[in-house]
Amino acid sequence: MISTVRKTLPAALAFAAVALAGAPQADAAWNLLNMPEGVTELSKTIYSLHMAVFWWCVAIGVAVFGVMIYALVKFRKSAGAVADTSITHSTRVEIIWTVIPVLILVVMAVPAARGLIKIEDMRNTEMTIKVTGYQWRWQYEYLDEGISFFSVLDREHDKIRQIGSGLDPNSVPNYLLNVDKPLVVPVDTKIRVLLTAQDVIHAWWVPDFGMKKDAVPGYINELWFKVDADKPGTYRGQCAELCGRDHGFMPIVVEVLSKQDYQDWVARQKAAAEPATSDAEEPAQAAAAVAPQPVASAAVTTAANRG
Ligand SMILES: [Cu+2]
Repeated sequence: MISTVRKTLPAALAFAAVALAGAPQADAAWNLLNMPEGVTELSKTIYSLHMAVFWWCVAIGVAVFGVMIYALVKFRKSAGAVADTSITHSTRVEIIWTVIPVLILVVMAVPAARGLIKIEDMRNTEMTIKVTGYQWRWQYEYLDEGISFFSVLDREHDKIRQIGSGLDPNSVPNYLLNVDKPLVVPVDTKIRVLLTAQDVIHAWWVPDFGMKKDAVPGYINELWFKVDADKPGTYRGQCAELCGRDHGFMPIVVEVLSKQDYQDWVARQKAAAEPATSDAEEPAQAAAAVAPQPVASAAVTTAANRG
């Protein structure tokens, strides 16, 4: 019987190799069953690791069940098979089926460790945004630009969600996934995000970026993302740490713009925030009415931090 196992094992391994080599590209509809590939360098790294390990598992499953089913059928009692007791407590077999899985795990650990190191590599980031979680909103502070604002659940969505509002959730797109002011970032830029919270633990999560990290009061966590140059657009996420009553109502919206559009947006934010000095009083008041709210709040926040 051992000789039969010896004969079938290489066949099973060859089958596994074929399965690995011919891993078919997942069909679009099947992607709904899978994790999203995302639009950032890291999300793609994570996705390809996930797919590689998935196909290895498929190959292992096919090999193991193939040998098992073959043995069950071929050596069934009704076909006159007699139990081969020489294989039980065989040191050689024990060593083989210990060493092979260990080797497989070691091989898997290489790309996994590479991915982890990449995720934690904060070198050469091009801009930094501080994200602070509150019950139940996000604050975004562009540390290099001095821009700061809060991002809150869209007012219309908030109205609809109230008990007995009588309003139809289907009347708005992206129900409960829209905010008043999205986070705005440029494409193809390595952006470092500093994460913290002011009350309880929250978590900032945008699935298409492949990144999710806790925002913990008193601590700064960091993550980075770099959206592909050809993938500007609107990406949505949510708080991913149960943070209280309105945990489900503090969505995240990230608007990814081309570099030029982002620069224009920054200029507009700065123009709105700066009180006009040279002009007449009226524009100055208008500017003050439009913008300083978040800046003032940021100042209060910083003061509270120091205290
Ligand atoms: Cu939260």
